[in-house]
Amino acid sequence: RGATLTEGRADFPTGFVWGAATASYQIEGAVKEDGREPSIWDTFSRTPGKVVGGDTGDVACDHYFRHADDIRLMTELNLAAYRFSVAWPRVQPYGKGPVNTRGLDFYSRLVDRLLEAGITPYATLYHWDLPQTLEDAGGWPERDTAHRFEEYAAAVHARLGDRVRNWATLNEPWVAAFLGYGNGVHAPGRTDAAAAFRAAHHLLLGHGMAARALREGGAEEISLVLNLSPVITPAQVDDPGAETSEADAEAVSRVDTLLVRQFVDPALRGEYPAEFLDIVGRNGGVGHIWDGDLATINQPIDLLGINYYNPCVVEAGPGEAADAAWPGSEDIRFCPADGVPATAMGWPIVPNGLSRLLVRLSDDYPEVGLLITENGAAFDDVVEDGRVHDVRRTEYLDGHLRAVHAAIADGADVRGYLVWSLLDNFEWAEGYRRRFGIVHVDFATQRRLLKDSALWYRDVITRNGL
Ligand code: GBH
Repeated sequence: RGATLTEGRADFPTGFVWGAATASYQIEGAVKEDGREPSIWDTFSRTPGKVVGGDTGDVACDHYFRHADDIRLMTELNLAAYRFSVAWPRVQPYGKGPVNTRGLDFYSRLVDRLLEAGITPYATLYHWDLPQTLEDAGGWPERDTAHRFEEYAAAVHARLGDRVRNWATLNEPWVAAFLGYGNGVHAPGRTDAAAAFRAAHHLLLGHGMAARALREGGAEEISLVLNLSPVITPAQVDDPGAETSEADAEAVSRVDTLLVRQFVDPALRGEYPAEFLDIVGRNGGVGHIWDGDLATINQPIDLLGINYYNPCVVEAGPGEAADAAWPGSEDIRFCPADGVPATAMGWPIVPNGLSRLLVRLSDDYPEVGLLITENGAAFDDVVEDGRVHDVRRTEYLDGHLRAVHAAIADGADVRGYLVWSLLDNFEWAEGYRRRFGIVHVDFATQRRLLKDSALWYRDVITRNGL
């Protein structure tokens, strides 16, 4: 039953942070509890045809009521850190105005119980559950939403900041903007490239304003979490050093600009790439980027949070119909990585993509520490005699941890690794059919079962290495 893992020890640095991650709408359920009002994900998941199977987060993992049990699981796994997100619609049900104390009480209890268990809480302020009222007022394409986010962030920090030292402002603004407002695969399901670019800028502006407010409030460690991939050509999937034609290099650079530099450059350097401004100029214009915004966005942060699943494989030349998530890339082909094993999501499994990404980031942006805030995989797990022999997930995690180890050996400043995800949960547009957990959840009974990968991960943590 054992996974075929690469041989050889890999010891991680002393103090390397081991943990797991989740997000509010994906696990909490209790959508009407204690004054919570709808977010864009409640509305979207209730709209027929948007989520596979018509699934919603109404119950999810029932974590709102079972968080004490879930913390016991974390203790069994020896986790040092737990990354969760705070649901804005619990804290400010209408996205503005007085805070809802009962909503904050939940996170306060969660944090207390984590600390009692010796687990460090990592709080993310926004993992995509925008209060519906704010979307009704225009959502992230409107500048005011950034101001609302600052106010919300300060309110959460005021209540939890005495106990939480690690804060992330946003999770994956690229996804929130370009899947939410660009191709419409995520809430709120709008399809407007210009709106997506405005959303992305206002998300970044909200990040900067919130980071400044958190710092003024005394927050110790502040991060921004991005979905990052190395952008590579098909030949580089197997041979990272493969030569690139000039046309392919141009395609790679443009996609890297949209996925990576659009976010990292303003956050860490206070500038947008010129190539990026050209693309925005052709997609609605740059009028929403005001003087002074880049200085606001460019707050000092301590860590860059990296969510890595797979590389982004592109080449020059139009392929299928252009994806509205990538405005300005209509002449670029997004390649399925043929011949490479894939997860149940269809995402290619390329561990060396993670080393490549980490080394590039530490070369190009040496000023910031790196934390893997998500990495993991969905597979079609089966429960057999009370066990889940998820060999492929263990292999995925082992391969990616070796890639992290290799990057550290190459000088990348990686501080820790949080697996996605602690629990099987509501996988957004894919509903419950895609299982990313190291803990299996039977959604009919809410029974939790440690998968083999969880038992393996517990041993990795205990040894501080592979
Ligand atoms: C993360 O996002 C989320 O933070 C988390 O909530 C989620 O459950 C988890 O990953 C698993 O999905 O080239 O247009 O096809 C996922 C990040 C970014 C991965 C977009 C897939 C495909 C982009 N995703 N990417 S596209």
